[in-house]
Amino acid sequence: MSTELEKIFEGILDGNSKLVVETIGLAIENGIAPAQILNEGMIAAMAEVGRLFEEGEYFVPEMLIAARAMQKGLEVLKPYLTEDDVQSPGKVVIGTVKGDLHDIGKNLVAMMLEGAAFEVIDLGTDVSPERFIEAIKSNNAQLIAMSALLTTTMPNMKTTIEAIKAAGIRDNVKVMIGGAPITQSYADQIGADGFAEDASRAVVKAKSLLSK
Ligand code: B1M
Repeated sequence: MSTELEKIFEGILDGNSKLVVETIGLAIENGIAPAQILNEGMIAAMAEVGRLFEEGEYFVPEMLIAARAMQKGLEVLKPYLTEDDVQSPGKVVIGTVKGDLHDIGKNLVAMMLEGAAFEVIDLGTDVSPERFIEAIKSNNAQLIAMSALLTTTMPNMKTTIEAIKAAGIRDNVKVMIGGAPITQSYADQIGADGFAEDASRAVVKAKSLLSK
């Protein structure tokens, strides 16, 4: 790994936003590909934070400051993750499901969708089925993108799909889901239209769902 990527990785582990922001700028200047910075420096660091938490070496405060450094870094990287001159493929309502406060992966998906010219309505975290439905209706969105990071909040994806059906708008909107514990088989089980493993695959999936 290059020195810059190592510094970014360590900076996120230490929650050192300043170092992360500065080093991302330097890495870009030195010609390191934004996708490599993202995957090898930043996402890898968050996976390590998760491992340290599982092993009892990190606690919630350490996870929080690491998350803050990650978010600051993403802000710097955002302009480099966009595609130029593309026509909008459609409108997406995105959010993390009810009970779940994890938003880094969701923000990354939103950022990449925006980069691919989707119009993104981001409802944030802890989003109830009612708020999703209200936003789909008021924005006439063609796609709902739900994220969940906790096994305990995954079932709220199913609850939301059921609420969408009950509201009579299931035929107007495609449903895409994702997040660390989510699998294709879970998506099939709850009747989602698509699943994506990561943010770049989410863009490909969203485009393919809206072209059907
Ligand atoms: Co939490 N947390 N956390 N946490 N946290 C996990 C998820 C955990 C796996 C850690 C662990 O034990 N190893 C564990 C869940 C265990 C489980 O459910 N089986 C856990 C726990 C237990 C908790 C608490 C319960 C801890 C506590 O309070 N005791 C608590 C719950 C709070 C709540 O939500 N109600 C909690 C809190 C927190 C913080 C607030 C401190 C912080 C979040 C801050 C924030 O998001 N602003 C936090 C963090 C940082 C993590 C870890 C370390 C990192 C998550 C992350 O940002 N990853 C995480 C461990 C891990 O994931 N290994 C952990 C980086 C991000 C880029 O990846 O979000 O997976 P990810 O997104 C990926 C893909 O999943 C995909 O694309 C992204 C990559 O390109 N993706 C989609 C995501 N959404 C998608 C949507 C799509 C498509 C793809 O389409 C719609």
